[in-house]
Amino acid sequence: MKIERIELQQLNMPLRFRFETSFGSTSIKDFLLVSVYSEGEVGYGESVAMPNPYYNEETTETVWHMLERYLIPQLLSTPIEAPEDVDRLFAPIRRNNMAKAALEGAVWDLYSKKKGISLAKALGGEKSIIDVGISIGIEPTVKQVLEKVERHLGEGYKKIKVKIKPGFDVDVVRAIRETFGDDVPLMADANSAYTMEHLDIMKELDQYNLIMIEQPLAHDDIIDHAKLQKELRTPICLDESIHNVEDARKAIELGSCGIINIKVGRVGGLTESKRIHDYCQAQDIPVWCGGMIESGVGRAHNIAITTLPNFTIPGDTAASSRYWEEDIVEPGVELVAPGQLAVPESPGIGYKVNTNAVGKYAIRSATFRP
Ligand code: OSB
Ligand code: MG
Repeated sequence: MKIERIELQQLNMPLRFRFETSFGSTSIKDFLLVSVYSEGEVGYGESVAMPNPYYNEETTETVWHMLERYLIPQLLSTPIEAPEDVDRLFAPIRRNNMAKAALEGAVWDLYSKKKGISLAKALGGEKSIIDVGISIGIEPTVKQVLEKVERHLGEGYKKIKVKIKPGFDVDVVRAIRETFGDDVPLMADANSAYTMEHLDIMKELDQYNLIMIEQPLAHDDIIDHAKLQKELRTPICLDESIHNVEDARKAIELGSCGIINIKVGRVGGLTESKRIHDYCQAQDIPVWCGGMIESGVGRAHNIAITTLPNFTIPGDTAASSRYWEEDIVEPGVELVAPGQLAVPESPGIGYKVNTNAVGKYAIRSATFRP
């Protein structure tokens, strides 16, 4: 693949709502869009790093730096045939997974466009429709969470995830069960807000038939999660703790989780996502695709990876219109049936990037050539 030019753009897109988690809140999505140009085609990737290092250690600025200083120069000076070569090229660089994933994802899109096949197909996926859920943030009151649950159940979302933090946890889950019943597919995501000192709260949550509790303990822990899992019947799902297939192997061997959330950015790209998927499948550990409030470009990558067979639990890839007045893909990523998205069949990510919208949201850009 002869890469002629790589463009980096920083976008600020206003969210339609304020999204709050146990680690902070945001109403503007600040991220980087990567465009890789080659022989009349362009591949797109999106960095999911947040502006501040509270979900993980990366930020929009560190991703820009890593791309500019290391990743883009290495890619532009090394001949590559396939996206897996990019994964191998970046392997000596420690961590910085979201920076790697943004560029590797763009190459996957480019590669599948050149082959004339969908990104889902290039990854080996087979589904043509995927089930999706929705992640509801922390709200000022339980009542406001209930209103959102009602709205999104009405849209047919197949899984309701609520964000929790100490002081806003059991009451939320209990109220949802009391209002909407025991059949609602429900889970809670703590984003590492608890410790083993909170065992009582975890045991209370365990009474509500949750599909899983996501990342209750420290972002870098698998030991205490294993201890906690022994005390609960609800499966623990790891998000922040898993950065690669080796982390997945260790967590599964220790019994730290029963489910893994795969985020393409967090694990350094689609190649590593596939490895984790395959390993978990062999171990009988179901996976699902987490979300990072991506624009349509990142969501298209999420849809593609979700077509692999062991993605058996609905992910967090909600529709574009939930997040944006105007997405940067056109048409946006919208439900085709209650709680379902169609997997595009056209080459690559299968969504057209609206360069006018990109221009409107861009606050910084740079072009790189070999
Ligand atoms: O932990 O899954 C998470 C958003 C930002 C950072 C971390 C997380 C999330 C979400 C939102 O849960 C998922 C989405 O709607 O894209
Ligand atoms: Mg999470």
